[in-house]
Amino acid sequence: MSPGDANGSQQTQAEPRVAVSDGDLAREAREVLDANWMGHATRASARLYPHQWSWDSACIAIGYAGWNQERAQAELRWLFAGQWADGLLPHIRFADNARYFPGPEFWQTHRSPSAPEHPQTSGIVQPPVHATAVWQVYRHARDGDEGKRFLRELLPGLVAWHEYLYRERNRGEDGLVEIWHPWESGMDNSPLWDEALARISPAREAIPDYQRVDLDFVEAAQRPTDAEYDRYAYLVKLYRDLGYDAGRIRAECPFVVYDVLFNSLLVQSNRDLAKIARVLDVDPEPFETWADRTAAGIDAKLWDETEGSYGDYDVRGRARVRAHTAAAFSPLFAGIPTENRARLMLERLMASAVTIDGLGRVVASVAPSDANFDPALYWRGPVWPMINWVVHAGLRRYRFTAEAGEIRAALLELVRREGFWEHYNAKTGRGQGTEQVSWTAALVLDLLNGERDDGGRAHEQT
Ligand code: 2M8
Repeated sequence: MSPGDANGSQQTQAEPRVAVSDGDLAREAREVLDANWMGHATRASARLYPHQWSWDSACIAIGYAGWNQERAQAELRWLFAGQWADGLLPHIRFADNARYFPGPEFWQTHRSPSAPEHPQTSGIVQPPVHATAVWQVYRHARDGDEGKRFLRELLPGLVAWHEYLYRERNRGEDGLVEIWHPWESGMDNSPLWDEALARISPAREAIPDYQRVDLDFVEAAQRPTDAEYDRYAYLVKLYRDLGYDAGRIRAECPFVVYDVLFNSLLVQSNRDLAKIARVLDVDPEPFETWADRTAAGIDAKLWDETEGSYGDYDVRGRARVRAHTAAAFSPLFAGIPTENRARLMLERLMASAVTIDGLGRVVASVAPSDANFDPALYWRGPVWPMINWVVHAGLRRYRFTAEAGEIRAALLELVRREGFWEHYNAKTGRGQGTEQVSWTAALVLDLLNGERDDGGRAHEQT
């Protein structure tokens, strides 16, 4: 592992390492999380992402769950303390005085009556993995009474968050919720957004002034383009000019997508919310109903029979998104596809997986056979631990045990060799983006832990 240096210089890379035991790997993962622990929550990474990110944080809590219940709980409490009065769970809760674009001065969330005065947050969301995280923290709790108190404490925030999604991000009877910014998907420059973003061509003067910070830390070949950043900034300005009023944004925003990954994670989170409700003797039925409705919507609207795959839907373009990425396999995670569809997905998945330098197969964010594939470019090809974690859990759920095992082993081996990077080159396996990345460490811990204690059953419904 190459330790992050705090002075903001370009990254350095150590020589690949071998022969690190599972125990050593877990210890190193915990060291990354310790280094990024801010005393109350965990920054997403040492340099590039010095704040608390919403879905990273949920994954981080899952990683903590197996070894530090107190931190797991603190992590999620801190995130939910930034929740808005209307239930919106912001994609970033800002730490003080850390260098990042766009920071609080760009978001200007005081323009919304729903945003808290303190803490400072962004004004958009990220995929809803939080009820799943809360449930995992409870499942692993050493102190069961405290675990139950934690469930009781977090339940209202979780319910308000899902209510927000179904109230503000739903425009029909299909049970699907929509995203309004590529950052809301978590897969910022994925080819999934190319067509929708191409339709947005703001005049120069409509793009707010801004200064990128990311390129001080990571080479441009591994980050979104300036043209993409112009659109990201333009959309934020639009939403802040609309006072973050959900009704007005819903009517006016030019970027509206039903995303497979976002909706699939929501289905699983609803199922986990129902489990939480049962433990607390609360009626689980509303959450099961949400889960069933969204799962049915994914099956009806996002399954593409000719492709034999799930795919996103571009609401403004009134068409299926033609690009396909590894996120298309995420319905497996939530148990959505029938066995037949799952088999088709498995074939496609394993055919599109990459084999890196003697490792087994691992899932690239975009398949190498795809015209959009770039092995180094952020969400357009590299191997992302989060996506592989989702796919791994999905494959286990459908009892594709050998394939799940292969992906798990290959991902762990990549991390063993390279350290805890943001993503890994889909051809060479070299660590890329930024280093000392918290959710990479946390998901590695979960993979190591899951093998030991639950045989991968953590994500099953029963
Ligand atoms: C990346 O996104 C942020 C914007 O939210 C960025 O590039 O500045 C994405 O990989 C996202 O999924 C992730 O949550 C975030 C922090 O790790 O970084």
